[in-house]
Amino acid sequence: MNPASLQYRVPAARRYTRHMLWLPWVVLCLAACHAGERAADDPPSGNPVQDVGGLHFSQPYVRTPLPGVDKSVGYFKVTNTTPQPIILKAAASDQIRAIEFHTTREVEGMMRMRRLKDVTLAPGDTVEFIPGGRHLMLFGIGELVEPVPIKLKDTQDRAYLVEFALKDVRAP
Ligand SMILES: [Cu+2]
Repeated sequence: MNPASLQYRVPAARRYTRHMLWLPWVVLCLAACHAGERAADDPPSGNPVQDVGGLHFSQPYVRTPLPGVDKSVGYFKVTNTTPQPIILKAAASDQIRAIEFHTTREVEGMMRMRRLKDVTLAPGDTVEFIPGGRHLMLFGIGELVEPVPIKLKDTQDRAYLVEFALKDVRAP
């Protein structure tokens, strides 16, 4: 392949990726990942609050994936205790291949999820990741070992390492 054609290919691939990120509301594995979920789901008890780099996290937990499913969701509440806005833009974990920020909305009786590019926390703001709303979408889950470490990154490339409990919502 000559260098000129390579130069053409890279931007085309980038355009395609960006387009894929901005698909409108899509249905994504809702049955598998959110099955049996209720907005009133209690977070696991005894899960410590965590203060990391000016962010205050409470009740972080990951839903135990259903058998044979390698996707799941993560929830928490986070408060920005700094005087500056913080924009979370990425999340990663050694135990999970890919993590995205998603939001959920009911559209004509169907629950639909959409990817969020980032999550903005104004000074003093609390943002909830809860069943039926914003969530971490976890793809390609290997073996989960509790606590599940998930590293959130902001637009300044600061990292916030949070330990998530594992909760099996099918358990009584
Ligand atoms: Cu999702």
